[in-house]
Amino acid sequence: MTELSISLDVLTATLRDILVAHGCSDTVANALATNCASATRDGSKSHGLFRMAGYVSTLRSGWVDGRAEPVVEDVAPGFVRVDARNGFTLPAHAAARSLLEEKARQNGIAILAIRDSHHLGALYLDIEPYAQAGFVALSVINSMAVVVHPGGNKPVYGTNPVAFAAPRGEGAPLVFDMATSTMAHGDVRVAAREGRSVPEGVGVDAKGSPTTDPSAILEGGALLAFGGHKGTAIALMVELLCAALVGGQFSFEVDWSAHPGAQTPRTGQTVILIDPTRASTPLAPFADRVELLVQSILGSGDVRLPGEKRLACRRAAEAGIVVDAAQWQSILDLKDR
Ligand code: NDP
Ligand code: PYC
Repeated sequence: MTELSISLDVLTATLRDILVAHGCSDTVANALATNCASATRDGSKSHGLFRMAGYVSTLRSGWVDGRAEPVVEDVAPGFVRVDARNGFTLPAHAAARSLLEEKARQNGIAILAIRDSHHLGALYLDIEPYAQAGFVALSVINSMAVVVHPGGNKPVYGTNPVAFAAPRGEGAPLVFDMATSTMAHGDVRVAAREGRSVPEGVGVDAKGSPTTDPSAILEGGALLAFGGHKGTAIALMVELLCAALVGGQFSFEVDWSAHPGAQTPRTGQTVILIDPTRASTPLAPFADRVELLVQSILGSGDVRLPGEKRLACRRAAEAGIVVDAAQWQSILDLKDR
C-alpha cells in the first residue's frame, strides 16, 4: 500500500473544493470539510475521508440543500432552536454556537435544538470546543433506522451517538463519543468493503438470525444496540431528544427512497451546555474534580481513557496526515464526478 502525507490545511482545502464543486456554499463546504479532515487526522476510518463519497452522492441526489441558510431562534432564556432548513447540521450548529454559550454563561445551562438537519460526521468534534472553553457539553443525534429493538423484527432506531465533553484540570478535555449501536454503521460498511467479518453479537441478518457477515447486516438485516435492553433505552432516549423534542424526524421516519444515492439522514441534534462554575465551589473547582477522578482511573491498572487513541492520532498527525494513495486518488476523482 502506498501512502501519502498531507497537511490538515491541504486536506481541508481539497475537501472544501470538492464540496463547492458539488453545489455547497463556501460556509457549508468549510464546515463539512473541517469536520471530515479533522476526523481523518484523529484516526477515524468510518467518519473521515470515507464519508466524502456519501456527501457527494447525497448532494447529487438532491436530498440535501448544500446552500441552506439556517434560521436561529432565541426561544427562551435557556433554549436556542435552529431550523437547518434541510441543510447540514454542522453550519446550523455553528450559526447558534455563540448564542448558546452566552445563554449557558448567563443561566448556568442552555439547550440547543436543531431540526430538519443532516449529520454524517463524528460527533465529538461538535462539542470538544465547548469543553476547551470550560463548559460541560453533551450532544446526541439520531440517524436512519438500522438498529432493532430487542425482540423486534424491523429496525426502528438510528445508530444514535452520544458525545460528552468536560474540561480537565490538566491537558486536553475528557471526551467520549460512541454510537449506541454495537458498531457504527460506517464501520460495518468499511468491514464489508474490506471483506472482513464483524464480531459476534453485532447484528442480525434479514431473518433475524445472528450473523458476523457485514453484508447480511447491511442488506435487510439490522444492528443491535450495545448492552442489550440498556443500550436500547439510550437509543430510544436519543430518538426522543433529537426528534420529538426538537421537531425533527425519528430515524424510522427518514424516507430517502425518492433520492437514490442519498446517505445523510434528515433528522435532528440536541446539545446541552452547562457552565460548571455555577455548581462547584471555589475550593473544589469542577475541572480539578474531573482531574482527581481521571488520575484515580489512570492509577487503577492497565487502563486507558476514552479519547486517548484519538489524541494520540492527532499528535502523530502534526507531522502530516497519512493517507492511503489509492483512497486519496478516489477522493480527488470526486471533484469531477
Ligand atoms: P468507539 O466504539 O470506537 O469508541 C467509543 C468511545 O470509547 C470513544 O470515545 C473511544 O475513545 C472510547 N474507547 C474505545 N476503546 C476504549 C478503551 N479500550 N478504553 C477506554 N475508552 C475506549 O466509537 P463508535 O464506533 O461507537 O463511534 C465512532 C464514531 O462514529 C463516533 O465519532 C460517532 O460520533 C460516529 N457516529 C456518527 C453518527 C452520526 O449520525 N453522525 C452515527 C453513529 C456514529 P477513542 O476515540 O480514544 O478510541
Ligand atoms: O456510522 O452509524 C454511522 C452513521 C450514521 C450516520 C452517520 N454515521
